[in-house]
Amino acid sequence: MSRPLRVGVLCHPTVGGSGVVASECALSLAARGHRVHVFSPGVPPRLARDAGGVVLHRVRGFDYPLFDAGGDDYAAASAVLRVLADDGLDVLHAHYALPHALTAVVARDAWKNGGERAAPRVVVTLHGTDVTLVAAEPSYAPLVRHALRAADALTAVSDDLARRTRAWWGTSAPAIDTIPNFVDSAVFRPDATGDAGDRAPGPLRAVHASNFRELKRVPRLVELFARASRGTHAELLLVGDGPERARCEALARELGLADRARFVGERDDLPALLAPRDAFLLTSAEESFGLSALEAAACGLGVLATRVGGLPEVVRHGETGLLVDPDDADAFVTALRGWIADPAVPRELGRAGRARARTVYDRDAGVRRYEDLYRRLAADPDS
Ligand code: GMT
Repeated sequence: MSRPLRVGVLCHPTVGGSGVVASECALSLAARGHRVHVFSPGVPPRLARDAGGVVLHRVRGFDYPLFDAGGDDYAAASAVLRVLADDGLDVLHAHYALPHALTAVVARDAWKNGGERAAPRVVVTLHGTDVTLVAAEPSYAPLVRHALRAADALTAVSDDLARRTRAWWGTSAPAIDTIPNFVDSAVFRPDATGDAGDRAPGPLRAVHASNFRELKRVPRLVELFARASRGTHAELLLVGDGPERARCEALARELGLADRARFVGERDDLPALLAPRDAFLLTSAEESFGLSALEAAACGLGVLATRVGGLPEVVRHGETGLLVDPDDADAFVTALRGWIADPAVPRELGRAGRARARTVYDRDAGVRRYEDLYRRLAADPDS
């Protein structure tokens, strides 16, 4: 049997998908016998309830007036160096380019220069906005480029993101492998609420989950839902929190949705909230992958989403859901009206979505792809 690996994971502790993927990966690797350390300024949500065998390092800078922007990244690099000294690490896996790829590269290079045990190999997984927003910002672009060039392996969560990263890079872009996100279909399942998974007949129950950032365009979603569902009993559940939530709640009241739209904030019982519903709605302006859409599909919901970024890879138009052009409000309303008229349609698409989530996006298979990459890198220091 091959020896267990020592893996350090750097990620954001926020509810965003990169922290979810990093945590799920860490939990799964630890359950398979690897020694896993997670370095993050807070407790990533999926590790809050049960961190399994994962060793969590909460890295916080100290309150020092000269470090205006906080010193969490310095603390993270120092924590990695401590673990390297005590335990050693084969791989450092940064989820999201900044600051984690940079922190990983700095820690690796500092360790290399110390001339002691072998330095860890650095894997960077790009999640989307780290390239499309952060790297596009001229004041950060050179640093992102440096961190990505200095990594030992780069992965992206969808083919579309890999393509966009190459386009942003221009000539001599480094190799980027696609390792798609995944879902634990034993947790995200149609009977996650405890019933048999058969949805009671009745008006359409739709759901949306996000961090309510501007690019998710949730106010637009509320408006389009109001248009499509006027005069019906269709319901909309909105899960999550973020900058645009208050505006969305006010808009829902204004549009007469007070009785049919419910905002429940950030929740960690997502499977139980998704499972009893029929349809998942997403109107994002961009989405490198759309993990929430995959989790909804795994629960058996049909997905109605915008045709942007990696979503066409995750949602198969006409097979597991429907995709509409991001600026075509009428198309979204027409599609949603069809589902409101016959909620059996999204349920049928949801059945196909669950089957696809289980085969194409299986959690164990996804984590194994990272594990294989770690082993290749650890076995060959020159690769
Ligand atoms: O930018 C965000 O909304 C959060 C970001 C993150 O850090 O989690 O989400 C990105 O990564 C997710 C996990 O890989 C993807 O499922 C999301 O599609 C992606 N968001 C965007 O591209 C907007």
